[in-house]
Amino acid sequence: MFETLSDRLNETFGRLGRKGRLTEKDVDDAMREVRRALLEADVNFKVVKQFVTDVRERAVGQDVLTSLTPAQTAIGVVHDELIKILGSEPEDLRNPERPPQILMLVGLQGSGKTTHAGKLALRLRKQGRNPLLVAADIYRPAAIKQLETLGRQIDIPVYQEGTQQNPVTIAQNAIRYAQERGYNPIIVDTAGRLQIDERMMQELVDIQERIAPTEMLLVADAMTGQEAVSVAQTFDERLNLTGLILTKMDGDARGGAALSIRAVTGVPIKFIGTGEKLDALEQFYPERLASRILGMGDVLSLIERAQEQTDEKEAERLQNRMLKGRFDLEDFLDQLQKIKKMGPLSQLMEMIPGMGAQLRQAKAQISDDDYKQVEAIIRSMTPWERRNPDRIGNSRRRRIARGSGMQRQDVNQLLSQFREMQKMMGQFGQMAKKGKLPKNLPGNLPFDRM
Ligand SMILES: Nc1nc2c(ncn2[C@@H]2O[C@H](COP(=O)(O)OP(=O)(O)O)[C@@H](O)[C@H]2O)c(=O)[nH]1
Ligand SMILES: [Mg+2]
Repeated sequence: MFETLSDRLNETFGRLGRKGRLTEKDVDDAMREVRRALLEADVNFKVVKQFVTDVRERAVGQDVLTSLTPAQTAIGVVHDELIKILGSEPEDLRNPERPPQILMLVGLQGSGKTTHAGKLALRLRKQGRNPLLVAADIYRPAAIKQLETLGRQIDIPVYQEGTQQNPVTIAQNAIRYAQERGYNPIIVDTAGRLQIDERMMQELVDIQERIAPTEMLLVADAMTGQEAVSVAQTFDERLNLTGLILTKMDGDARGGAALSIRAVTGVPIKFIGTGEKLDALEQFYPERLASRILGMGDVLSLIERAQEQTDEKEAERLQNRMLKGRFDLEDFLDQLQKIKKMGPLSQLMEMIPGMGAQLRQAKAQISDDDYKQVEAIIRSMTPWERRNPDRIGNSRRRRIARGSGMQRQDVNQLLSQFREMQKMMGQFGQMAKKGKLPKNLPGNLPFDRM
């Protein structure tokens, strides 16, 4: 997601060159491109208009700080404004005045409600909670089964009364059931239709009135672009949404939904779904997404995912080594096992600053088989070599290639990619040390080379 938009924006800013001050014409030209890129990414036109006006106002006449190029200054402004339209601060789930916390999931059919009910349950249980899932989608027997299967997978109970009972009653009974047995939160999966229809909407309103949920969460499919935005508007008018879950952000949507939905509806995005698996749920951080869009990578999300797969001490050590640029091949191999569990390699690479664009430029198709190749190469190294990848000379490279059954250039490529990655992580670390990232754009981000 966002590849095209990222590339277009970076290209535009690259043209600003290295002049000392941004003239009105520089900014106008760049903004015309930004506008086009956003519209092509299917961002709502009103949002684009406001965005371009705000950026322009702030960018014209900005002195370029001595350490920054005009491109970086412009990116800095765009970055701040992107954060603003994405909602500024991350928003957590609300807590009820008195328990239980009731999360009601609504949305069109196929948007990911049932899957995300499961994901939320898993996430909240990891935080020490004791969730109950409720099957209030009675129109397809398969829907109840689907929720029960999910529940079994993650060992979380599912309350259901089959397909004959009225969903309002089911929801009500589920809450009594949960209170008697100490379940909290209660996550209610509801029925959706292919299109918005009045009967469905009325049923949701009835459930809402009866159970007064703490959160009314719309599950919206990001791949449907502006359609998701208008669906959100309609649901919000009837149900007063408290939050959004944008799903299928791992897909190839152009990003329009993510970039418009908050600005158009005023409802905060609380989570994003990034895959079919039950752990593919991330809290939504406006700042991180803005960075990802601008090709600045998303090391924080990467670290967070790594933390989920490691214990805390280990994660802290890893983070320190990453940020100090001391992450060596030994660590890499060590982590590779865990990384395998974190998600597809290509998705992870995109989160490393500069990496996404570089990989695309090389048209590298990273498959998970590449894990095995990389692993084979590293395993053919001695411990000394793994700790000192920059000191591996030609004869050692030949030996490693032979030992792993790979070509010399495969070894070379791995080593140079790794060096690049190490360098970027180190730079990121310095930035992080100096203060909050990346509001003060440092002079050594990847786009410095533009
Ligand atoms: N790639 C991807 N697929 C998803 C995601 N969330 C849900 N899906 C898939 O979308 C389809 C519909 O999901 P489901 O939860 O049944 O939607 P519902 O009809 O709203 O309950 C299923 O095949 C899910 O596996 C996501 O974040 N990423
Ligand atoms: Mg469902």
